[in-house]
Amino acid sequence: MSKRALITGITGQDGSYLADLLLKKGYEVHGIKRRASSLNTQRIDHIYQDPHEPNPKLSLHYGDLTDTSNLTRIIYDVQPDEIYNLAAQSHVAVSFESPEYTADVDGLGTLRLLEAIRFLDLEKKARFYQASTSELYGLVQEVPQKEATPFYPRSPYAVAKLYSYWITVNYREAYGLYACNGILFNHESPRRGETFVTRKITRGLANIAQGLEPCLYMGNIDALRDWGHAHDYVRMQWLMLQQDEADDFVIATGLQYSVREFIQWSAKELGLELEFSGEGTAEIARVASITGEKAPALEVGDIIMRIDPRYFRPAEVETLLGDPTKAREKLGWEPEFTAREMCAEMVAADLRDAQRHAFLKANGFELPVSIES
Ligand code: NDP
Ligand code: GDR
Repeated sequence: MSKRALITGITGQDGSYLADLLLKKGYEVHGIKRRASSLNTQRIDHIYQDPHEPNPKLSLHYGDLTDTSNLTRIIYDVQPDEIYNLAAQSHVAVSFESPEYTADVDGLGTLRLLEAIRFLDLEKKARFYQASTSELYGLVQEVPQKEATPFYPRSPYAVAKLYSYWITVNYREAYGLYACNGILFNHESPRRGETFVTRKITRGLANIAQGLEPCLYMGNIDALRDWGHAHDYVRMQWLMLQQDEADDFVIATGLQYSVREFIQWSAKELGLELEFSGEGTAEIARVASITGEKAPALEVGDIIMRIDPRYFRPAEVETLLGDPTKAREKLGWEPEFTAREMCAEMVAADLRDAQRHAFLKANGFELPVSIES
């Protein structure tokens, strides 16, 4: 009998990579998707299975982390061996705009799932993974950050995730549930949401290179992050649920770069050297040299980045750097991708999209390119 997994947030970046992985491992995968006015399954369309086929390996259920009875019914119907709670209002800046909703989904949503497991007497059967985050460290108290580093959350998102972290620990200790927190540092991919900083940069610069967007508007480009590849990180989510005992793990690369460096890397992938000048909100980046054919719309001297204070956060997490020693020793953690390789993959994917758009535009079939960020 194949194992059965339930993934909340299956339509998101991590959910889609995890579904790929679990299907390859022979799991029967169930995912919760939200009702939306437009199709929102683009990231999992490649693994979609017609529900009319006999014994589909992937099934989707409409649901929402704010809806207790819906979650309880889905867990009852699916009877999962493993539950991966990846659903969240996951954008830190947006959490300052919608703090109450973020608390409901990212905090109480976790409690609703844990209570459903308890209510349905599944404590001995269902293992639980909680998508915890390096944002818990916020105003960092120790460098690098490891499992024992004290938390100091700096956003409504991080405060909500702090509740989820501790309620997961509490259900493990109180009810013997196999429940784990993966304290994952930033991880990215070509499937990353378009408004997170890495994807905003790779997509924005590819569009600018092809003449589809005028300029990239950024917030705090001095922020430092420990970036890995989502493909590597979902493998660790699965491994955490395969151990003899439930535990919490930091997953990170142990290397740190600035947002400014990520802009420079992305530009290089497009054959562009940049020159940064000015300070604070007056800082800009100009094209200093161009090699190759990937940026036909640009000339030396063009300004391709400006600072827009709209993207500054009311409270910022300036620096994050993880120490993955425990995961390396106990889970055999060894990432396949460096941040630089991941950046190259993201730029290549966004350049292909931008070239397709530019080709259509040149031939009279203009498609709208959303530059919301
Ligand atoms: P995404 O934003 O790409 O995906 C979030 C998923 O949650 C989407 O499927 C989204 O659905 C779903 N969702 C949002 N709100 C609700 C709701 N109310 N009910 C049900 N589903 C909902 O995030 P990632 O894949 O990048 O991250 C996965 C998890 O890991 C999140 O919990 C995030 O906070 C956490 N995390 C992420 C890190 C990262 O660097 N990526 C690092 C550390 C933690 P829809 O598609 O309809 O919007
Ligand atoms: P983060 O990721 O807040 O770390 O949360 P994000 O990519 O949004 O920001 C990283 C850093 O870049 C700075 N920044 C900008 N960010 C965005 N989005 N847009 C900009 O224009 C911009 N300019 C500078 C930010 O201020 C920040 O310092 C992500 C999410 O996936 C969370 O769900 C997850 O928990 C953490 O990573 C770990």
